[in-house]
Amino acid sequence: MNFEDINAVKKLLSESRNIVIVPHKNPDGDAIGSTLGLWFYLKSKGHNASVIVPNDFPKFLKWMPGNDHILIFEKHNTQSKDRLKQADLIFTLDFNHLGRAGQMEELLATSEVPFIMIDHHQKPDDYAEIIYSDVEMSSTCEMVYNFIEYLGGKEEITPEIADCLYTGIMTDTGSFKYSSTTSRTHRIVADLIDRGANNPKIHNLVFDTNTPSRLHILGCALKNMVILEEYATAYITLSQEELDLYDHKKGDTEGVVNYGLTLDGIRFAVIFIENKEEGIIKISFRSEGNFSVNEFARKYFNGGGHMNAAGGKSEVSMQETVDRFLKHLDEHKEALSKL
Ligand SMILES: [Mn+2]
Repeated sequence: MNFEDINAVKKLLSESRNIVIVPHKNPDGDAIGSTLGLWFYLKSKGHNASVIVPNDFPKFLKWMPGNDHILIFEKHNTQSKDRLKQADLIFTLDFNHLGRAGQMEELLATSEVPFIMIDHHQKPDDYAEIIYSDVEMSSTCEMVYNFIEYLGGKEEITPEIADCLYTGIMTDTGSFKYSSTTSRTHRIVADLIDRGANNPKIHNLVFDTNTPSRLHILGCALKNMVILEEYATAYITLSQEELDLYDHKKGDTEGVVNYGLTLDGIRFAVIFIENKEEGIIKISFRSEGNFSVNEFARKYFNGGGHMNAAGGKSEVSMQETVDRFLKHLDEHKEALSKL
């Protein structure tokens, strides 16, 4: 943030305000951590602040300090609208175009009060009076830490604020392993621990949340994995019978496809999941490097997505689907062996 913007923020915050803080829809750890961290800080400065999230979010984020004060726009609609109406300053955190605010988009777009954006995604829109945007940052939580520091409030970071900001930095950096993690990220995290962030407890509350059914399904999936070294490919099948046997719940197969890529030399991973009710085989594709699973899914399996992550489906049996897959895989043998 430049000097001018910092002074403009200081001026805006020099008198007590009605502030609403909004993260993107389907909020993740960084979105919830940054909004709550900023909320505690603004409240301690005498502002009347509220966090309004567009829709609900997963249980593994609901332990955070301040969680009980979050308004969910979809659920607490009247109260949320009232708060927005009273607001004379709005912060948007961890997103940069109002389309990401889900059902709140229209109310935000027609609001006439000043906006402050704090965000680390590409290509920010220009709806905000003050834009603190930096795509090099690991997380919005790291930016909220900087923001508080710019306002001269570093010494006022409480254990609650530290817990919230630590959580978002941890989740957005894949536990401090992504390339966006800098030495400064580590210094900030160290400072947050000094100021009371309970790091082992946070890791436990966010990551150790598996259910027995999820682990049993993972075990079954890994046992079913077929490794085709000559194609640099690993695929997994999960039949409806297997899912039923392990008492499958929605979300239990989330991320299972990625295990194939953790094998040395494997660059294309696929999972086929039978869904009897819909009469389809749901397929997820993942790749490393320049093998486009988007094209593969689009061409053969009625789907698409991104270069390295895509989805598709098939309306024939598991066996036929896998046979079809193997045939198309062979057509790409050369491309896959060259990756
Ligand atoms: Mn983020």
